[in-house]
Amino acid sequence: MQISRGIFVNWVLASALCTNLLASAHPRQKPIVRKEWRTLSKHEKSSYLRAVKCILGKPALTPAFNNTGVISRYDDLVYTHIQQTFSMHYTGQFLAWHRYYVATYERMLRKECGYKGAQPYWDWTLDTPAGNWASSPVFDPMTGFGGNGDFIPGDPASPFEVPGRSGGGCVKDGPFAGVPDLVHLGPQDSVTYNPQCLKRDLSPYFAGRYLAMNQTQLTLAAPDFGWFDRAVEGGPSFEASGVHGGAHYGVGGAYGQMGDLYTSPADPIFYLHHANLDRVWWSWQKLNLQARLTDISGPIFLMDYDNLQGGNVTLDYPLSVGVSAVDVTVRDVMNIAGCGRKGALCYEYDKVYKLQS
Ligand SMILES: *[C@@H]1O[C@H](CO)[C@@H](O)[C@H](O)[C@H]1NC(C)=O
Ligand SMILES: *[C@@H]1O[C@H](CO)[C@@H](O)[C@H](O)[C@H]1NC(C)=O
Ligand SMILES: *[C@@H]1O[C@H](CO)[C@@H](O)[C@H](O)[C@H]1NC(C)=O
Ligand SMILES: [Cu+2]
Repeated sequence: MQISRGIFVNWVLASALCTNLLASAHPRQKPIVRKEWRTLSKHEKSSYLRAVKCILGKPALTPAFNNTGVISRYDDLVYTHIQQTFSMHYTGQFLAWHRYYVATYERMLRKECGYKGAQPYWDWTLDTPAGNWASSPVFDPMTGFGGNGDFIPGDPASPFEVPGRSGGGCVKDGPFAGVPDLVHLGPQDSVTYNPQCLKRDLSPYFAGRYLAMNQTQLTLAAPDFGWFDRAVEGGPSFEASGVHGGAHYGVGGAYGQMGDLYTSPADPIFYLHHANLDRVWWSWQKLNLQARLTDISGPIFLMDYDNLQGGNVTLDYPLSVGVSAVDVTVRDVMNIAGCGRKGALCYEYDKVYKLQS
């Protein structure tokens, strides 16, 4: 009895080992599934927020030089974003670069901080019209990222005064409140050590105007990648915003980090917003997947939509997120569930947007 039981156990162990060896010889990874923030359980939300705090506390990989404020692993990514601001906004690599950037953050949370889930996204259409904005579950003081800062009067005549802004001070509740040096870089392109609190300056008006389903539908209806990208990014003025600017200014207004083109990833909400922009892109790709897995265009140089300074970004165009991941090309990130290939992404969304007729 003892012996046969021993043999049986060994056989089970041996076959399990064998299955593992086969599995590693033929990796068949399953994509992790990104879900909307409000659909996560309390436990999932708190483990995500715990992982964000962990990355904020890990030492940077960027070499220290010239008194830069790059202190944490989190800062490594903020620094990369600041450095590349004008090569990956209003250019053809905008969506591809940010897709890789968010996936890199997701991988850091999982590999370096033991997070088990996928990067959550924020479907901001659910928090419109304007009257619903400030009570979004994303701003919840107990289960979210905290809310607005105190109102700081601005200069209504300034061209940077975001319409409808309502805050501007330090975030007052939630997991990132009360930390005077949560942010180390910025404002704008400054990379010297500059300890700051996390600030928000919510604009319900801006969110209501640019983040409702009507704007999302207009974006999804774009006929090709060039028009799609321009609909997402919008123009350089507030009036010409797309869904991208909608949440940047809807959360960051004029004085919060989310409203700062360079330092916006300093607000952890950035990654939920950009996951949703990525989901808008994937939703658009899925409307005609075969063709749109290879549809890429848009200028190499900032706003060079008439190609006066150079050509368009192609599938071979390189993408770099600095010290936090290997360099890849646009081709490598066209498919979010391309699991298994070199540098490939391996995630899915639980739901995509549908084009309403
Ligand atoms: C440090 O600052 C000096 C002077 O501004 C500059 O020449 C040098 O390139 C900087 N070093 C790095 C690694 O950026
Ligand atoms: C979408 O609806 C909002 C709120 O009614 C409105 O302010 C905005 O102009 C609309 N946008 C488009 C593209 O129709
Ligand atoms: C660049 O892409 C746009 C579409 O985004 C296209 O209209 C244009 O012809 C392309 N330019 C070149 C030089 O290929
Ligand atoms: Cu960006």
